Amino acid sequence: VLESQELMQQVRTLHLVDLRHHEGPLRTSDIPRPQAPAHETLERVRAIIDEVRVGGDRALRSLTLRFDGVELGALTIDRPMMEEAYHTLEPRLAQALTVAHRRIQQVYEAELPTSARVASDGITVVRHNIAVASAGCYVPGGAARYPSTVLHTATVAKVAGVERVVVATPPQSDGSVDQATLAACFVAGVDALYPIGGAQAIAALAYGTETVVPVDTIVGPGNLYVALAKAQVALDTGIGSSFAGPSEVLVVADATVDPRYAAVDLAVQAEHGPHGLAWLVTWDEDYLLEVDAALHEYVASSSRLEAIRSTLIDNGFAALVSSREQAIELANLIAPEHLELLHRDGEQDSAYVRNAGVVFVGADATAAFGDYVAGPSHVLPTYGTARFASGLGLEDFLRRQHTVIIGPTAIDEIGWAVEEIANVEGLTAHGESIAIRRRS
Ligand code: HSO
Ligand code: ZN
Repeated sequence: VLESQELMQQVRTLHLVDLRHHEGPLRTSDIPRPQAPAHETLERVRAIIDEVRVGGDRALRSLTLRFDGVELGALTIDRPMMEEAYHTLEPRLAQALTVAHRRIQQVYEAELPTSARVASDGITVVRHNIAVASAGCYVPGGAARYPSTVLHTATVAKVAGVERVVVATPPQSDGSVDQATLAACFVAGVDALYPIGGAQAIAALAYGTETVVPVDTIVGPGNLYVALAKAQVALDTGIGSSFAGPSEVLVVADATVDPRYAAVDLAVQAEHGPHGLAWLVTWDEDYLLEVDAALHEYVASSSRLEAIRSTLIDNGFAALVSSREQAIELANLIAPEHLELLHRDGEQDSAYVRNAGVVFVGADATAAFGDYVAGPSHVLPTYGTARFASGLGLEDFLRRQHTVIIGPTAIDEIGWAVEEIANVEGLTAHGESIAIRRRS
């Protein structure tokens, strides 16, 4: 058994976290955590939102020039342009987008809730699931492009029954949106696309401008600015409490898995960088060193070296735990966006996972499957919010609404109970609204 000191000197790419001798339950303070967003960032986000609320389209154009260095042309892209992009796409890519769309659609169609109806005491109560009328999907972009995120947001909204679904995404350097993203919008049935990104896009979707029609709710992942802007407009747009920020992965593995698999899976989410999170968790110190070495090698030859490094330098960890149980305890504490259980007993251990955006099980269970074609939306809670929040789902677009039908016998059957309770609360009119209706 190597001691921490010795191990620490040998780990090259990840920061070592040795929990083998920890006693008692793990607490957040026992492990390193990403920094909370700085106060000044929030101030800047608020200023951007105010600028859009006051300045409308003109503010959108000037903010886009300031932050993206782009002179915007048309502020809206419509369906004919999306369709055109779809038809110019390389056929195999068009097919891949269609396959992913079909799988996402299947998963959520199977989850559609049914309405419920109860009739007793002369009263009928019906619960309806009502889709919001309109939804805005934020799709990150700029340097990268994310046609998959169009599919993983808009498809869910459409299955839920949202009538008008729009997408906002940062423009490319020439002000346009890439063909694959446009095509994905076509496949997912998106009604309009705005080539606008950042906090200004969230403000436009929430409050509207001359061109942008405001939406009822906003979904989708984004950088720190976008996630903070969503939190700011939440009161006006009913956004849930999940924080879909920079990508995270926690990989649990041991010698039953090729160390190169664990290593590349750490790089998968790290390459979204910066501000991401990557944890390797294992109970085998030799394996830890093997994964670290494989990662070191992989990173050196990667085309996304900078992005991966930016995540790993701050937030790349290798935790050594005493047991499989402690591995799951640590995973629950971190509440990662993606949890991979690659080791042989992963399925058994998955029963004890309480806090994770999504759990991938099996030696081949790279989260990349989930990012594209598995089916469940890749818009997932990050930053520990998986303790209380869930991945994007039908619920994000549906409201519950009850209809209460009072039949002719209800006053006689159960009106007395209303009067009793109204009486004890001293609310006379409440009771009298029943009494006055009592016939004979
Ligand atoms: N891993 C990202 C989603 C994504 N990956 C899109 C590739 N494209 C957040 O879950
Ligand atoms: Zn990804």
